Amino acid sequence: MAIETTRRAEGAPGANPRQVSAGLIARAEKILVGGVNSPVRAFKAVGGVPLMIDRARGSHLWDVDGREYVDYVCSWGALILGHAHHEIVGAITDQAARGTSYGMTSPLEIELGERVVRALPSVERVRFVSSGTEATMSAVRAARAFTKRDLILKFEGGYHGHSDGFLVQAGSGLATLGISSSPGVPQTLAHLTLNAPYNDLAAVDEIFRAHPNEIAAVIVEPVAANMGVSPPVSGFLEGLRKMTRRDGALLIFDEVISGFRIALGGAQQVYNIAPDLTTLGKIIGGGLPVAAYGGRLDIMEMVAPLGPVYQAGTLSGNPLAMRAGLATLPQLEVPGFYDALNNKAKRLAEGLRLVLAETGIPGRVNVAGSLLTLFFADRPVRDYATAETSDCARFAAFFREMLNRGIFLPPSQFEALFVSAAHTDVDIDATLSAARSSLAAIA
Ligand code: KE4
Repeated sequence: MAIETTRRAEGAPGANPRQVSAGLIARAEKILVGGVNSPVRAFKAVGGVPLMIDRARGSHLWDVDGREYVDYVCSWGALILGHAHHEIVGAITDQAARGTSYGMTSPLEIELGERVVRALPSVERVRFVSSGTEATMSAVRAARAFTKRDLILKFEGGYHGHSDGFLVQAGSGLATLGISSSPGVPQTLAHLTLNAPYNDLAAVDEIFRAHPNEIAAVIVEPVAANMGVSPPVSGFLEGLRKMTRRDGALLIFDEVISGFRIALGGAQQVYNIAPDLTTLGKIIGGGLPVAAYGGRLDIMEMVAPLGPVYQAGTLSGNPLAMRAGLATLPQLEVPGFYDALNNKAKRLAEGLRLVLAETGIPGRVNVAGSLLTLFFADRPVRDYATAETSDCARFAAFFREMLNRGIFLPPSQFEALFVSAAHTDVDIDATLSAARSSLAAIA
């Protein structure tokens, strides 16, 4: 039965209890696990009726009840240009008529690959896949094959997708659901993953000394965003580069969020570090399923069909998604793009700090480029342990108040707000005004 989304009276936010959404969610729950296709969308960490979206444009979403929201999720960072950008819509529309998936290579994959390699000099060879999870899983497999070692070191609160080896004290999603490691991951596998606190080089050094010549790779979000935003402290990334070189382990930058987000060349450009492997996703697909892993030629040459490391994908590099990525990346090369984007995020961050100070509610706002998180914490947040001191109940109350005022924040204390090029000054002002009254309501 086609789903008719009846237009309800637009009404002021909060005017209607989102009855159409509630009805469709009840229906979704009979078919989709938890009514969603990714856990964070179920609002378990913030309560209330999850959003059921009818359409989106620019920096705004409309739900099936006709309510409008300023969107700071932006498809979890993929939509740096905003929803339904005319260049991307045009490219997808044109490509659809030429075929959506050829099952063989097309020039489009070469073009997007060349753009990625041009932006990230540490990436000498790249392989497109369809999700960040595939990218990180494959990068780790290549690292293990290249080093002939089994152990992987990640960081508490770091999230690299849902492949088994990463679901060991993961951050986003799992942390939100309060599960420190997922059932179904054999303990024998979990033992191959070591965790250190983010920004703690002494702990990393200790782990390396406890496991000399056993660690295949360190995988890190160079700007952590899945514990909420926590930028690297000075010297942290350099220290990882030095320690991995010293021990013969590889350094993998998981730039699925930070890639093309905090700069055209990602965190590795901002912090001037050359990792051995990089994973990308989100922005490079312009909202369609594209991710990638790549790096040093001598490592990537181990991947099939050149080498023995097997990895494959039915829709990898499909022309439809390639076109969306090719319509996106050139827009990011426009001079001043990142300055304008980051200035918006800076104004939002500074405004949120001000309204927090006005209400006297303990809070911290971490910002990195156009990523930010408002932590209801009474101390600086620099790793997962400090992020976890946040008052998650207060965050949930704040989230619901903001949603009722037409501002859609990521539904978890341990996620990042994404500002897009489509966010306007009016959006930022409306967000700050809603934050002021929301904080007053939960004080
Ligand atoms: P996907 O498999 O979801 O495409 O990407 C996994 C991934 C890998 N690495 C990093 C740094 C990531 O942030 C992600 C996925 N990010 C989450 C948001 N924190 C996706 C949202 C969701 O899980 O629904």
